Amino acid sequence: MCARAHPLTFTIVPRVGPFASRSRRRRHAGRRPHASPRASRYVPRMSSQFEEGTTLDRYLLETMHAHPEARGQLVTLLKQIALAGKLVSARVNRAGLAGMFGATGSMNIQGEYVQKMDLYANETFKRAIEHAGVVCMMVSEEEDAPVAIPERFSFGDYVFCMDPLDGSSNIDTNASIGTIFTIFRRVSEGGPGTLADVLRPGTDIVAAGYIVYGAGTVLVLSTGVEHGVQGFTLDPAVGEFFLSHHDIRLGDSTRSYSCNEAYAAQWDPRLRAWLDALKDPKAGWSARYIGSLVGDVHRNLVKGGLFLYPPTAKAPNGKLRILYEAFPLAFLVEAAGGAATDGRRRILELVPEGIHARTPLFIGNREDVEAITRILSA
Ligand code: AFP
Repeated sequence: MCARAHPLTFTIVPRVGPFASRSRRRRHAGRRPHASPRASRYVPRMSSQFEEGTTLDRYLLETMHAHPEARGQLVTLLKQIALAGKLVSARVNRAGLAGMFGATGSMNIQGEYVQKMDLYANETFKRAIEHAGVVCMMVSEEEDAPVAIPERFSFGDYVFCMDPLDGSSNIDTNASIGTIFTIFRRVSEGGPGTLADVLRPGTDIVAAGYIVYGAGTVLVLSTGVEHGVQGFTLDPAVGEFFLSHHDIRLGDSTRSYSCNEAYAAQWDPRLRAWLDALKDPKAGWSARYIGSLVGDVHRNLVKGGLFLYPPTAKAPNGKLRILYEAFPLAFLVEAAGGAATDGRRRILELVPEGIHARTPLFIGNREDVEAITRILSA
């Protein structure tokens, strides 16, 4: 990670980011992008004292102010996500005391045992968001079908897709777990959202992020490559997220990989050979794997690292879900200068065939992802 620009920087031109109105985005469609978006950043002057105390709300408001035409729906949605994240964080921290460890005894659509905390997180995010008039539909790993907005609430411009509690089978062990989310601007016209609003390429995403509940609670967010990737740590004493990871950037390459190597016998032999070569002590690689995607990718984003979940005999399309696991993490990692593929294609160019469609995932530092993709697509 390196701090290259002020965290509150935002692009002045063009005003066609995720906060812009749909008509403005249409008018700008097809125009040449600004030659160097980062070069045009406005850098507000402020003392380091204030810089240290930048809350998530302030970051969002100042970013939105750069887009006077924005209606504020995306900011409201992001604030409600942060609120739900605080509630889940509090419950995760006292899960053992609150009787929230363990499984409910039922299975979800993915054939996985549902943990008590999965249900709590799912309900908490739905309740925090559905009433705000900013989404027209939601998708959750815990729900077979898209989640409709109750009739008493109004519909908004966005669609929210989430894995409410990724890695939840780790909760009893105090390992990092987290909420991962993708946000699209709707393409359907008014009323409830439709499948067309979510079965679309990841290049349409307007914002994505995760909240990792670990030694601390950290919300990592990107509203597009021109805004970079920012991390906010929850200060539980005051209940606020403060900017703690300015403009997270991944180096070109790494010496750390994360995967469940117990499945190696089921992998493509070319992948096995590549991994074996890394074990030469002269290559200087290490392995780090939690078994919680959000925990593994967070560590790799902060320290550098390559995460792999290749296809296996049991999961020929991989295990991880496109809409609310691979897409948002690919969006963040690309915005930080990294890359993500399914072994052949760029993740963000996939179009999911269903809301719970899966994909193999190779994600992390750009040169390493490119190397493995070259080998697997040869
Ligand atoms: P749970 O949410 O059931 O714990 O699954 C977590 C997960 O989907 C993802 O977070 C991990 O990267 C992956 O499973 C680990 O899978 P393996 O146990 O097959 O390594």
